Amino acid sequence: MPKKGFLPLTNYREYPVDEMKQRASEFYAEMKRRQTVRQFSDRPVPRDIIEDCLCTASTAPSGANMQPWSFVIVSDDIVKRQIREAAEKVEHEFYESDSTQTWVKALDHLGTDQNKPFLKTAPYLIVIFSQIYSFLSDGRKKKHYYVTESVGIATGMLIAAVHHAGLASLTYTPSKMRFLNKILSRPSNEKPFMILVVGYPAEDTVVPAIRKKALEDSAIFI
Ligand code: IYR
Repeated sequence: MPKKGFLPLTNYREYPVDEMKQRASEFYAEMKRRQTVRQFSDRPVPRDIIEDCLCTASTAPSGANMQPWSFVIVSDDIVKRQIREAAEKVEHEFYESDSTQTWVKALDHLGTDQNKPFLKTAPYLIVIFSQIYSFLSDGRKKKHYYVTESVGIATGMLIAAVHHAGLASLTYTPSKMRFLNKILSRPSNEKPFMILVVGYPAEDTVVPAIRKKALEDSAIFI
C-alpha cells in the first residue's frame, strides 16, 4: 500500500524501443511543421477544441504544483477591439522610441510593426496570466514558486496542443502588458505573461524565412 497521499503510477506506458524511436521521430516531424504566424483568418473555431487545448496546458508540471496560471479566453469583438487599441498604443511607443531602436532593429527580419490587426481577426486571444502569489482563506498571501518556469511550461504545452489540433498560433507579448489587467478585470496578484493568438492562418499567410538551431548547436552530450 502506498503511503497516505500517494497512489500507484498507473498511467505510465512503456513502449518497445523501436516503437519509442518511431514515436520520438514522428513527434519531432509533427512539431517541426509548427511556425508562428502573424496573419489570421476570421474563420470560427469550435470552442471545445480550445477547451481541450487548455486542459492539456493545465496538465503541466509546476512549482509545488501551485499551477500559478489563469487563462482568459477572449472571443468577444468589443473586448478584442479594446485589446487591439491598447496594444497598438504601447507598440507605437516601442517602435518610435529612441531608447528601443537597437531592439527594433533586431526584429527587422520578423517584419513586425506597431499594427496588430490579428488581435481583431483571430477568433481567440488566450491571455495568459502568472499568479505571482495567491491568497490563503484567512486573507494572508500564499507564496508561489518558480512561477515563470511553470507558466512557460504550460504555455509551451498549450502551443503544442493548438498545433497538434491543426490550428496556428502567435506568441504575442505587447511591449507593456498591464493594460490587460484593466481590460480583463484581473486582480493585482496576476501579471500578464503573454497573449497566445489562436485560429486558422489567413489564406495568403507568409512566414519569415527563419531556421532553428541544429542539435549540435544546442545540445551538449557529456
Ligand atoms: N512587442 C513587439 C515587439 C516584438 C518583440 C519581440 I522579443 C518579438 O519576438 C517580436 C516583436 C511586437 O510584437 O511587435
